Amino acid sequence: MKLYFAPDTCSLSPHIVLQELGLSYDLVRVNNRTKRTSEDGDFLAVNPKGYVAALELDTGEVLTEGPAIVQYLADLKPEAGLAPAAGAIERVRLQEWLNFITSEIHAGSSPLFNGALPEAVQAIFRERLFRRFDFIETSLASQDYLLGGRFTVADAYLFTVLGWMEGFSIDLDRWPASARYRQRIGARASVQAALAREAKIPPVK
Ligand SMILES: N[C@@H](CCC(=O)N[C@@H](CS)C(=O)NCC(=O)O)C(=O)O
Repeated sequence: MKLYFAPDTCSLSPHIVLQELGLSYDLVRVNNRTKRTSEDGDFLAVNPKGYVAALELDTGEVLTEGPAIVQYLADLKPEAGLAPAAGAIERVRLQEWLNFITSEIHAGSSPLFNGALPEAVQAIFRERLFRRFDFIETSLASQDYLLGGRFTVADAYLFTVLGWMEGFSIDLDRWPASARYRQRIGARASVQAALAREAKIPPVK
């Protein structure tokens, strides 16, 4: 398997999952501006949508969309418990969280990356995001992980997107359970290993 990633982006989520599962994989860095890869290839030929993450399987098939990739990976090793079994109500709860993270937090924070937006418009998006954080905070006040007592792929994803908030000068300490959650997950060996592997691949022109 080959994971196409860019540092500090959502591709960290499937990368953490690969590490959690102890699967072997190659890592290919993508320059999100030029769309060139560390293998001197054209990323658009891998994923015509032009964005990470993309997971190339040994069959040559390419999977995209973070929530789909992490579920595919979790199902390769169900015994690791990173996703409840398909068909169980808990699996739907997992998908509920993945969809919430992708549409409300990941996509919801995208406007904050856009420096061309006037401050007043950014403020509208920030307030909307804060309401979503209030909801997450309520959930995490009584449990360590999104689905309860056990780390799942949804936690890899939420950890990843919460990591962008510092860059937007959003202080997570306003949501103490969420801040503690991010620290807890950041200390996992899988996260440390994924970040260390990414750091070893030099930037691509
Ligand atoms: N819907 C996609 C969105 C992926 C996405 O937003 N990727 C960003 C990094 S977090 C990216 O590579 N953007 C570069 C671009 O769109 O050109 C998913 O959930 O996987």
